[in-house]
Amino acid sequence: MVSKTALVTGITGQDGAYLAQLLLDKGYRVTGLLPRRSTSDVNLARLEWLGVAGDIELIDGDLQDLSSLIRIMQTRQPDEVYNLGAQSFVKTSWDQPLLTGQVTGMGAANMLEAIRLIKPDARFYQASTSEMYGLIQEPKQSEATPFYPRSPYAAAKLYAHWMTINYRESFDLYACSGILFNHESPLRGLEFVTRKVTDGVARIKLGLEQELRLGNIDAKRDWGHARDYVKAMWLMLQQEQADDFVIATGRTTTVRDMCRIAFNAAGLDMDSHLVIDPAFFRPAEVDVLLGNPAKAKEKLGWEPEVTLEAMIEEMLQADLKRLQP
Ligand code: NDP
Ligand code: GDR
Repeated sequence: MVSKTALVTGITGQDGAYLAQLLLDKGYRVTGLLPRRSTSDVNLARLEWLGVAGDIELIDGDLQDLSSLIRIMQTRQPDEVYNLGAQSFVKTSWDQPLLTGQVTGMGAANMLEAIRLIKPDARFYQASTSEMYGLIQEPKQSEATPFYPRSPYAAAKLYAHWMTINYRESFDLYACSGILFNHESPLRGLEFVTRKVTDGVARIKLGLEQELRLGNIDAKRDWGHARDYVKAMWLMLQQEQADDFVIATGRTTTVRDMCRIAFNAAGLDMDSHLVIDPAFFRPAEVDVLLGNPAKAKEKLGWEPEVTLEAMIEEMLQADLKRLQP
């Protein structure tokens, strides 16, 4: 067991909850950054679901507010900082491009500044994303693949990504970017497509809805499980040297086929219930994402464990249980 302190931004999100659980299991003291919202209890639902809400310290602060980050660095002196906080829904980033830039892009720069000013020996993880590849389609996207962001979200993440590299090279910070491909779980937000599908299929199964409305079902994604992916975040901060890693499964699937897996798992016919709705199309699309996790396997010893089928089944069962009368 270690006796280290970790600061996690975005602790109330999907990854924050799984990461908090992992770090607690390893003996860390975990402090989570809690941005002010109008309710005090709703945000803890994911941490409660994993049974860890009572074991972490939550401290008021916001990625847009450098002073709050400086104060936390001063008072908590964390050994590791995981920057998971973001406006993370790609579609919303066209409706709120400036907020997305401030939180998802400048927020990371604020966190890096607070580390540089207060505790430059703290290790830093930045939640970079496969969305940064955008239009670049190589057989498999790796750390060497160039970027072509296709949304305000991806552009903000690219700024954060390069700031992380820049602070590593300029100030010798131990700062890493994990270029994570899509990862899901029963704790995924309902607006993201896998969870929208498992929630929708569960509702149809239980007779609560008749149809599921989706946008571009030809898009392809490389989907893994969030529990596997947070392990990679931790591993990146335990190396001799800071570096950037692609984290992916190496398998890509269309939204259509992912959806079919969910309908089949529920014993339902997809074609009788799926409706294509233009409201869910995006101003610009990322058609195909497929990652090459070879470097992570070689240097971190990391490999994904959960298949897409097993993950969709887990998510569907969780949604059926939650929605059952
Ligand atoms: P979520 O959307 O589930 O969580 C985002 C978190 O950021 C929430 O805790 C949210 O708080 C917090 N947050 C929002 N605004 C601020 C702010 N101004 N200051 C501090 N915190 C804020 O995302 P995920 O858990 O899915 O993803 C974690 C990170 O990884 C994100 O940065 C995402 O962009 C990135 N990423 C995710 C991938 C995925 O497939 N899941 C793939 C690649 C990268 P609140 O709950 O109060 O809104
Ligand atoms: P993504 O995830 O944009 O890849 O970003 P999302 O699940 O929202 O979309 C995946 C693909 O599905 C298509 N799609 C739909 N998407 C949603 N949300 N709703 C629909 O009805 C629908 N129909 C089709 C989308 O067009 C897209 O092609 C996620 C986020 O977690 C980011 O923060 C993260 O950086 C990336 O994954 C990697």
